Amino acid sequence: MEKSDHISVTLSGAGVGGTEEDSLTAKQPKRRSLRRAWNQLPRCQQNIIGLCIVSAIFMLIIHIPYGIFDARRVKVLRVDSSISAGWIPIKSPSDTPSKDGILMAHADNLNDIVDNALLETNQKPVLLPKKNPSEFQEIKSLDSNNLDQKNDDGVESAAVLPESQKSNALQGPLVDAPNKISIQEININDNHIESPSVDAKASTEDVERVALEAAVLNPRVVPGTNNIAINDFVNSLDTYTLPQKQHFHGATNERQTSVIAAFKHSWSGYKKYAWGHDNLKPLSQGSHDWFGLGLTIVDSLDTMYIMGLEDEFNEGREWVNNFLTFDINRDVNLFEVTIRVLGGLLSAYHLSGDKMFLTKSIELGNRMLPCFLSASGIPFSDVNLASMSAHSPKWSPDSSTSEVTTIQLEFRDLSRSANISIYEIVSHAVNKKVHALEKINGLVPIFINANTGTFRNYATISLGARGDSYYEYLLKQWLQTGRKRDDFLISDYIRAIDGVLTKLLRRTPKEQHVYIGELINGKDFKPKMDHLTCYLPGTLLLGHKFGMPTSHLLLARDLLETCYQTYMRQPTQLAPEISYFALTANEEQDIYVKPNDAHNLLRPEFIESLYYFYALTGNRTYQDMGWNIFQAFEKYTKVAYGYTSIGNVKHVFNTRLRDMMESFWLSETLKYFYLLFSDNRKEIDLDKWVFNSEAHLLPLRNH
Ligand code: DMJ
Repeated sequence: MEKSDHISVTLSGAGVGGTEEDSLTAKQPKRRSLRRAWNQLPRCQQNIIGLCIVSAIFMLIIHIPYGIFDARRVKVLRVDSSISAGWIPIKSPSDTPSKDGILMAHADNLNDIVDNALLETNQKPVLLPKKNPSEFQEIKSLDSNNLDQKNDDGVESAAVLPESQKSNALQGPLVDAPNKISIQEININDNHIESPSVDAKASTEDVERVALEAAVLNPRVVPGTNNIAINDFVNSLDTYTLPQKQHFHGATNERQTSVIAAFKHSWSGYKKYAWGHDNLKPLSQGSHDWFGLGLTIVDSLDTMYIMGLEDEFNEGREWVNNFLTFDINRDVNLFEVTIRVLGGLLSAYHLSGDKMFLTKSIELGNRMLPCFLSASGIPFSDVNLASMSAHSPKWSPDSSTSEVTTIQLEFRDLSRSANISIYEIVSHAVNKKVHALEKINGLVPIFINANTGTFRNYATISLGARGDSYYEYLLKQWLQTGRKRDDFLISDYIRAIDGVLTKLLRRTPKEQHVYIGELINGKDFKPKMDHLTCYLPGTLLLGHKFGMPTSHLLLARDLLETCYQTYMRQPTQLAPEISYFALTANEEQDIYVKPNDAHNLLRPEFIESLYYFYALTGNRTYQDMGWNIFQAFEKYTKVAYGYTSIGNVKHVFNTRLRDMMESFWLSETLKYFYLLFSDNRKEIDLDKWVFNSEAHLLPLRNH
């Protein structure tokens, strides 16, 4: 990639318009008359002038390092010559354009961007231009920093809450529990990479490895102790360190009531035909077990809590207490069990304050620790929870990059909640290893090897399957840990989004839909976007709320619109699993779907993004978009005993019901619908909570 254009200023010894020769010939007489004038001055005036000159020099020396000539104030614009190098032009009426009106986003100097991005946190963002095929128009109320502004209807966005509700404000940043039992001396709070000496680093790693091996020996006790039972340990936690019970009021409007009805319909089908199993098969009235962990129950707990479904929540709670065991002889996937089960248990713990959920979380956390006993510290993808043996997936020597980097929110929360450091240590070590690997403009290949700790050569780069939540967790971990300036996670995030802008972003030729493609073999562009990628607009908007640059906001807005089109263009108004985009104007359609990609698994990503857009702007248009989609789910996926995945969104009479209700339908899709339709867009306070990748709530910490 070529370097930025710089403006250079040449300082010449000659006066303006003069030549080098002129200046030389003029020098001698001038100097003599100056000396004569100086000698004629009285001594006291000479002293005063001398003093002034010395002081001026002194002041100059003092101020130079503090930024009189602060380089960061100089903005370098790339101009249109860089389009061919893959830069994406962003038109913005409020930015100073180059001569042809194109302002280029770039990240040549990451520190500047981190600084500027963080600086923007307290600044009101510019009004956004809105894409209208090829033109941009102004969009009024997309101002995520001004959360109390009026929405499009002129209604005050922050709904007026009854007094009782106000007092139920969710708890603030948590202070971690003080050490009840001294477990390890390792400092888990260092969240930035320092450069310790080689010996010191090796010995820390050795200590951590020994602690890990010891913990794996007996999963029934608290790691770092020989015989303290988990239950006793949790019961001995000081009550003031326990989470405050949260209160929700239930549905306040018809749309929310409809979502609750959909949840109850799903739950009753599951209860009747699949209770205790992972998933309901609603057509055959049967069940499906993937891990044998009652996935649907654990994944649904916090949704029921938030919806105010007390009876259902208690049924789920009793099952977890009496029947959920991790001593099962079965291989499970570390990532899936972490985001669904560990995340679900921790969220239920934080919302209800019920210690039982923390006990179960520790039991599960211990049994997943063997994954980290790889040579590199990058975890194996699978683990047998009973035999405690971990290994790579059966079908590949490599773990998925998004999987090994989407466990950290949960493992850290477990450490902080229980005050047992090992979970955070082993999962943060993965952050550090991945951070140290070479990337392509901040973008990561989708496979990584647990033995070597390196990315697979020529692996695809994608923000869809196997890549997606790597980017999500960079941002969310930074939020979880107090938004530190020097955190490598946020600089990796900014660099990665810049990589998205420069390497993966395209517009379709006719209708100008913005989409994110993939790089096959790490280099060849493919105009394919998974529905999974539709989480990104929401995450980008969340990042912008906390100071990420305006380019993130623009991308979020445009991508949200494209994702919406992937729904609305289908006869069923449901999105396919994968969409393709035209590269040339000769192609018939700008967005098209291949027959094998036409299924819909009740996935949540786009509804998740709509939720963030509503929660952060108050614009009720996003609710209406969501309502259209909710009605489409009702029409084409609702069956007698639940909701089902379908095989074909392209035909209203041939949807090909698939007989599977995924647990994320209850955990994520219905939860985000419910929150999207809330009259109180701050029902969940995003200054206090972060959603994990499965929509489970974890509290933000202050470090
Ligand atoms: C969920 O399990 C999570 O959202 C995960 O991050 C991606 N896939 C599904 C939902 O589509």
